[in-house]
Amino acid sequence: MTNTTRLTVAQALVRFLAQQWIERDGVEHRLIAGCIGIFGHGNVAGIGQALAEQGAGTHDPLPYYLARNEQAMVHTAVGYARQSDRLSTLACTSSIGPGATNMVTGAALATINRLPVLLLPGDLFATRVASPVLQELEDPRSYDVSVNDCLKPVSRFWDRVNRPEQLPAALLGAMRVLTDPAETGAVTLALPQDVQAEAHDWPEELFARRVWHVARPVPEPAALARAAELLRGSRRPLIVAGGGVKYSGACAELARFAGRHGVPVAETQAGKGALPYDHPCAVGAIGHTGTRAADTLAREADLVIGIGTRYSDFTTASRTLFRQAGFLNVNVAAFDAAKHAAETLVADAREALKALGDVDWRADPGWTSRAAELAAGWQAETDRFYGGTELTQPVVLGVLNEVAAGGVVVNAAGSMPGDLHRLWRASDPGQYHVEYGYSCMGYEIAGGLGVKLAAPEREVFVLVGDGSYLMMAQEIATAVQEGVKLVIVLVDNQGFASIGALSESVGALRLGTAYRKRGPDGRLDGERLPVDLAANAASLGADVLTAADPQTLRAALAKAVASPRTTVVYVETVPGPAPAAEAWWDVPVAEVSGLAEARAARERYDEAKRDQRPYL
Ligand SMILES: Cc1ncc(C[n+]2csc(CCOP(=O)(O)OP(=O)(O)O)c2C)c(N)n1
Ligand SMILES: [Mg+2]
Repeated sequence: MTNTTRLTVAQALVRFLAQQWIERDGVEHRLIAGCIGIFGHGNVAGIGQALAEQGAGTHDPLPYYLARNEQAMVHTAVGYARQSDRLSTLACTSSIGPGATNMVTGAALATINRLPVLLLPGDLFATRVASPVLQELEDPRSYDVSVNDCLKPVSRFWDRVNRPEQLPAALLGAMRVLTDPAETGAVTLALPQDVQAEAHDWPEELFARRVWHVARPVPEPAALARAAELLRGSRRPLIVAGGGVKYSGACAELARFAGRHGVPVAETQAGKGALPYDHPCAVGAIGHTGTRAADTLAREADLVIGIGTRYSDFTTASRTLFRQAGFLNVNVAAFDAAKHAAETLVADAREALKALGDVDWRADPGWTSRAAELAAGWQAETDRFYGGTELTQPVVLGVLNEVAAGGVVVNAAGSMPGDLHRLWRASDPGQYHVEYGYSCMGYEIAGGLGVKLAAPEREVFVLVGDGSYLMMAQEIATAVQEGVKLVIVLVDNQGFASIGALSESVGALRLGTAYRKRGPDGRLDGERLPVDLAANAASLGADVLTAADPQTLRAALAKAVASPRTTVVYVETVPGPAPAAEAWWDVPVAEVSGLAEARAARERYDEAKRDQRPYL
């Protein structure tokens, strides 16, 4: 007979999660490093009670963090998972109803970025005895529907635990997906309120220490032979390094491979930092937010070797960038490997690079040296953008880049991701953290909190625009509560610099993209708003410093670094020179319009669209 322990479903869940470990390359990590949440009637008596009962409060196996917004807490879990190379994450507990649906955006962000997070929304009574309960959707066609069904399309695994007996299989399924690099993303276990509190006799094996092994699949020999054939036939190869290179810990192998075979390496947003910026093969950012070096090479390359990339439209310049190339894709996920009718190596990035390293072949030496010259040209251009005397956005980034050496820069949306992608100099893979799969305004501070929790030894620099800040600044209070130090650089340009410029370029006249009062003409182009973001940050418990020029910015950042407290450095930027796009992005423009601006934009659009290819 198996021994059993009588616990509630929530107590069993908490005890199980604290015993999950993940192993790769012989090193074990705690899979679920903690639980972040907000309690309501849908989780306080279940998960809340179980968390309170574990340990004696101070050294709980599953430490509890109190967030301020459920979307934000998923961002924090994502930041944690990404900084941990997907080898550790946080569980997120929410109440039912709005607490749960607030997590939908975070879940989509996690899944799109291929990052593991465990979501534990409360759900309606499984017994339905008191329906409709507070916050119940009530679908007249089916009593089986709840708002948690919104989490299905944005989760890689979704289950509802309607009976205690279902819990063990649900947990094992959830852990499998969280720890599988090819399948990972948001994992949701919806937990009916009554079931959370229900007692059951659990087999003790459920609570044994369990280690999940992360596979490093090796390339299939026949696929490797086909890939080698492609390499040997290529004179102008270009590597596109995506986030998968970093998550696999393949950066050193990539540097070796590129160096040995003379292959230039371009980086996506998620892959940036895979090579140190000054590595002889590094040509920097690729795509719509790419460097002139990488985008020029991309147009001329005869073979694109995509490693751990999902080929977003920013990377391919909406399928206009690669003009002469075939594709060889290395990816642990068959779905991503198969993109653009590529020859595929479905394998771990590090293992695939090792295997390909043995192929006796070199890129055309002229191509390799041209790449190095182009890259040097871009570094000189970066120096020019960084070296201005006025507080333009590139100058802010330049000063920060100098101060932030060794730290991590965190950003997600607005005009900064593009400037960062092109200009930022990262010396190691952990230094660059721009969430550009979902490019979600509001990720910055919440995600930065997760980064700092995962890497307390690093200085974390959160760069946030005024638009993103206004959307989600409240996690400053969480950072202050936890004594987790962030340096937050708040860049105020009174609205949406990014979408303002885009709006103008598509004939939408910048409508509604500046933070201004309604003016005399009835449009949103009146006076500047009397909003004081520095005072707002101070009210949340952060120290606040203000910078007005490059010198005071440097001094403020130095002070923020020296301080043990979360510090917001408030900067108002001035418009000025910024790197321009070297490649297109497909944003469809009105085909008919009474506005001359829109008609002109449509002409430019039709012209650019001619370069679009299906990549078959
Ligand atoms: C949640 C969310 N809503 C809308 C958008 C579309 N969007 C992208 S950038 C941007 C403006 C960002 O403003 P700010 O943070 O001030 O950055 P700036 O463009 O001024 O650099 C908007 C509205 C988005 N990315 N995320
Ligand atoms: Mg702004």
